[in-house]
Amino acid sequence: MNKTHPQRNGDVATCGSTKSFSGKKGPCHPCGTCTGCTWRRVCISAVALLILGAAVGLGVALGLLPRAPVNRFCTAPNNQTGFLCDDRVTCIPASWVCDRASNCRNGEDEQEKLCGDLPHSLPGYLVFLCSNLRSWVYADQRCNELNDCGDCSDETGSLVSCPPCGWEWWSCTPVHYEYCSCIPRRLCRDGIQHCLDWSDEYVCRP
Ligand SMILES: [Ca+2]
Ligand SMILES: [Ca+2]
Repeated sequence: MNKTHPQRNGDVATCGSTKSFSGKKGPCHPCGTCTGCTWRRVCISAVALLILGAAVGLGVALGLLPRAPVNRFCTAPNNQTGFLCDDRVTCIPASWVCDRASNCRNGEDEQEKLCGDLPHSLPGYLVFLCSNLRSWVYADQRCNELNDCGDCSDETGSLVSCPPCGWEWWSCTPVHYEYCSCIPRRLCRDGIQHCLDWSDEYVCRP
């Protein structure tokens, strides 16, 4: 029984010119295609992918890839917005961050990446933007009864919705720059006008 194989010159020349890794000429498929060569390429690709996957996994394990930012939001005493130190226990008020005094054990509240370009380098939860947009204050300076923005936008208005004056404060329209809608009761009846209606001198009791 006679079999007829293609005997095109091109097939023979292509197969015969293919080299194996050893530098020897590779086997030739009876039909003129290099099946062994194709499988070898598939195997090489699979091994390369495995090596790449292992390298990525190792990189993650060693922390070489960028890590997700640490969430340092916390609630400081008096329900102030705070910054959580590396010990994951100490919570300092927002305004203690970048005040040039180390309050966390390892000084992480004063590190360059936080303080290098204030307020942009700070996490957003530490910052309150005043209504004039050119000024900012720390988040714990919002609703603390003091006029930190200069225009009282950190104490009054719908944007902040601060609670009424606490028991240590007297509600009035202050005449002094440093207060917005409350004055400390210790200033009542001290002989100096602090409220526009003089209620601090004639109504309020310290
Ligand atoms: Ca500090
Ligand atoms: Ca304030």
